[in-house]
Amino acid sequence: MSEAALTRLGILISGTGSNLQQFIDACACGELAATIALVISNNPEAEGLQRASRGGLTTTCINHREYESREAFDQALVDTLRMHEVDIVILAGFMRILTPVLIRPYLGRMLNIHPSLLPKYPGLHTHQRALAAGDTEAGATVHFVTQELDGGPPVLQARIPVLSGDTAGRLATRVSKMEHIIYPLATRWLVAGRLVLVNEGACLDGEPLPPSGVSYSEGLV
Ligand code: NHR
Ligand code: GAR
Repeated sequence: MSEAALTRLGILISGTGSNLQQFIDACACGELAATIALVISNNPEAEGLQRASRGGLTTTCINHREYESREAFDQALVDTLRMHEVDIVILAGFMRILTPVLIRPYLGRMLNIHPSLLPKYPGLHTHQRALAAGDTEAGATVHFVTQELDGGPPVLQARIPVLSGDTAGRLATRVSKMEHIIYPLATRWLVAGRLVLVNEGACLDGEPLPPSGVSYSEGLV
């Protein structure tokens, strides 16, 4: 397939970029029929920026501290995404809450991965909160990004057991392994046109998804 036919991803990061790495690998091996048009970090120190450069990707830093409002920052993101003709926006450990300035133009074309079993624990410090509540399960959820923080329709969710002696750190490590599996998979559905946002609900292959999205199991394609 020619380069021009590939869906163009814009990946937004703030930190390590281990999810970004999965996209780099999935695009390189053809598992994802997409190309990473651009990696944007709001944080100039993000380790993921080096990872992207090593992978030969175009990177840019748009530092939120240099903008006078969230809207102005988001406008700079939109301008940059448009300049690079991005089709789909992937939030991969991106830590800034977004306003309608960015949400609206990419509604239905923007995904996030959140480290909890949504609708449980939107926002920050999910693993500490799951442990403090005595939960026996934790996990990660890929969801469409809407104006409601971590409140957009779930697409794909992976569950793992909480083990005795778990700390937030240990849990995060195991959850992150599941993230690396489910995020490229859900993105593949979106790229293929199998996954769509219809009237504020997620549909896969024409069927509305349950409130927690598809439950991940091995062999899912
Ligand atoms: N924006 C919208 N409108 N909707 C969503 O669903 C979003 C979003 C922006 C980011 C990721 C989310 C997560 O998966 C995400 C989903 C940052 C914060 C936060 O509180 C909360 C949730 C998420 C990302 N950010 C602080 C802020 O003031 C800054 C925190 C920091 O820098 O450490 O923006 O968890
Ligand atoms: C991931 O666990 C992701 O779910 C979480 O941050 C980590 C990023 O890791 N996202 C958020 O907490 C968003 N607020 P990575 O940089 O190695 O992909």
